[in-house]
Amino acid sequence: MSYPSPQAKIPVSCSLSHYDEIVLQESLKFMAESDSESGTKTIQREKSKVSEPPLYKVLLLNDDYTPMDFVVSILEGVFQKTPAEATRIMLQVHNNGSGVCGFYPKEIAEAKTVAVDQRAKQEGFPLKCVMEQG
Ligand code: TYC
Repeated sequence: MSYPSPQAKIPVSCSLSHYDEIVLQESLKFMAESDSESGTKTIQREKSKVSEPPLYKVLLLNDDYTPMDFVVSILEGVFQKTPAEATRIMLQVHNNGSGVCGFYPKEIAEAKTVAVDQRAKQEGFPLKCVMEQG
C-alpha cells in the first residue's frame, strides 16, 4: 500500500485549521511508519517540523455602563483569572480604555470572545471583547 509523503499537499475542498493540518500530517507520518515497520514499504520523510500555533491577543474594551463586578466575573469565569488578577485587569480597562485578558490560539480566542459577547448581551450590557493577532 502506498501513501502520499508527509509533505504532500492533500487536495481538499475545505480549508483546514492549524490543528487539522497537524493531525493530518501526524496521521500520514504514522501510516508511513506502520508500513515500514511491517516491511512492505519504506517511505522517506523529513524530521517533523510542527510549529507553535500563532497566538491571538484578547482584549476587553471600556464603556460607561457595564458594572465593574460583571467585568470581574467575566474575567474569572471566561478567562480563569483569580479575583485579584480579574480586578486588576478590570481597573486597567476602566482607567486606560482597554486591557489584555490573555493570549490564545485562534479558535480558543474566538470562543472566549463569543462567550463574552453572549454573556454581555444576555445581561443587556454593552461590554465589548476583541481579538488581535500577535
Ligand atoms: N467603566 C465601567 C464602569 O465605570 C467599568 C468597566 C470596566 C466597563 C471594564 C467595561 O471592560 C470594562 N462601570
